[in-house]
Amino acid sequence: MHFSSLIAGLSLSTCIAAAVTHGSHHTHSKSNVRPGDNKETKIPGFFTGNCTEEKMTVRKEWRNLSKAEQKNFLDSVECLINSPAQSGLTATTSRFSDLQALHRAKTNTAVGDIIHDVGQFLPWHRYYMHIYETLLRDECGLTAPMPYWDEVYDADSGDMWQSAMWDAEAFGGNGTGSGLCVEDGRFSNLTLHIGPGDEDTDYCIRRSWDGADAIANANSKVLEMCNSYNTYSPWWYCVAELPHKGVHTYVGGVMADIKSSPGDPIFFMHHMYIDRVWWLWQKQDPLNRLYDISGPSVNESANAEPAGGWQNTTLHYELSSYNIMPNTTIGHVMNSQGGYLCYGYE
Ligand SMILES: *[C@@H]1O[C@H](CO)[C@@H](O)[C@H](O)[C@H]1NC(C)=O
Ligand SMILES: *[C@@H]1O[C@H](CO)[C@@H](O)[C@H](O)[C@H]1NC(C)=O
Ligand SMILES: *[C@@H]1O[C@H](CO)[C@@H](O)[C@H](O)[C@H]1NC(C)=O
Ligand SMILES: *[C@@H]1O[C@H](CO)[C@@H](O)[C@H](O)[C@H]1NC(C)=O
Ligand SMILES: *[C@@H]1O[C@H](CO)[C@@H](O)[C@H](O)[C@H]1NC(C)=O
Ligand SMILES: *[C@@H]1O[C@H](CO)[C@@H](O)[C@H](O)[C@H]1NC(C)=O
Ligand SMILES: *[C@@H]1O[C@H](CO)[C@@H](O)[C@H](O)[C@H]1NC(C)=O
Ligand SMILES: [Cu+2]
Repeated sequence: MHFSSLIAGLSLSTCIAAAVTHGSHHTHSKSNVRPGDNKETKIPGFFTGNCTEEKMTVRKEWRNLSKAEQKNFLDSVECLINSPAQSGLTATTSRFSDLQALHRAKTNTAVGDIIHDVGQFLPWHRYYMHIYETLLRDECGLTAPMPYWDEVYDADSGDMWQSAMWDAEAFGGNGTGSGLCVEDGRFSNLTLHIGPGDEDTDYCIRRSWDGADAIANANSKVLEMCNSYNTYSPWWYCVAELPHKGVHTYVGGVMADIKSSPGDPIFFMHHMYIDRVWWLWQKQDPLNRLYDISGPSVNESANAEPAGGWQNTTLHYELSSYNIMPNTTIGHVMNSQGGYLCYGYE
């Protein structure tokens, strides 16, 4: 149930080795398909389809939201927690738990359609962030910008937990006592029913901060090392293994549970950040990176190789959410300003 097995003790050199090894097994196989797009004229501005600068929303660092915007955001998350479930997924009790159950259902190693350790990891989580934002805006009155957590900024400061995001008026801080329950913040009274892992029990939001190890995975040297890769496969793997898994593991508690981690609302602050890391990388060289996708599409350790060989992730790969929102394809989420999506980051 923990992310920690792969990450523990990873150094920069083992990261490079891991990423390079992975890349050689799943060589970059960029498709030329650019749905609804014209490479030369459209990519420099990013705007395609019906997404325009006027319509685009801008996601912002938590500390750059006004107090009123922060309150609007937290109120809307609380509304999701207090709204009835609609998905029909196992053990759901609220609209918020629909999202937690969706993530867990997609982390079932017995099924081919998975979302971790595969090329669709980043596209699926981008789709998932879009679902979260859409539910908050359409069902729960969110009007403020969607916030993210600038993790590399805090890591480089030497104090991973300095953000006002962890205050009692916001998400609360570290867990306490033997249960590791978060006892302050807006979600201190939230009882989760999905998890840990595949169990369905009643439990609190747990955290167990480890600042030094979080910093070792989230700092700018690690990010620069990942960003030195200019094709998706090694780049994605590096980001997924280090800043992504590292922060999951070392926020700890619910966040360290690969299946049920979205039970801690901080999950979405983390994944908005990871999405921004991808967005920034794509923007560095849009002609080559905006539609660059590769990597395995199924867990090759848990499945028999199909007759036609392993299928790699392509732009046609279908992203789905048990009908919480309609299916789309990876091709439609590659460009955050491509029409299906219409957002950028500050
Ligand atoms: C998937 O990628 C691997 C490694 O690049 C390649 O050997 C294999 O042929 C690809 N499979 C398909 C079905 O394209
Ligand atoms: C949590 O519940 C306790 C006891 O009912 C109450 O005093 C406290 O204000 C609640 N906290 C929040 C954030 O709702
Ligand atoms: C967070 O809480 C855990 C569990 O109580 C504790 O082991 C850890 O030292 C705390 N971390 C920080 C940075 O306060
Ligand atoms: C892939 O399958 C292996 C073997 O069953 C398992 O140990 C591993 O956790 C799976 N990975 C994911 C991301 O589900
Ligand atoms: C959505 O995608 C999933 C997974 O590929 C598939 O099983 C399902 O039938 C699709 N739903 C629709 C309405 O196309
Ligand atoms: C653009 O069109 C797509 C597809 O019809 C729709 O899903 C999306 O909500 C629209 N986006 C905006 C910003 O109007
Ligand atoms: C926060 O806002 C300030 C002023 O608008 C801007 O300079 C800064 O880049 C923003 N910080 C982040 C992390 O986006
Ligand atoms: Cu995930």
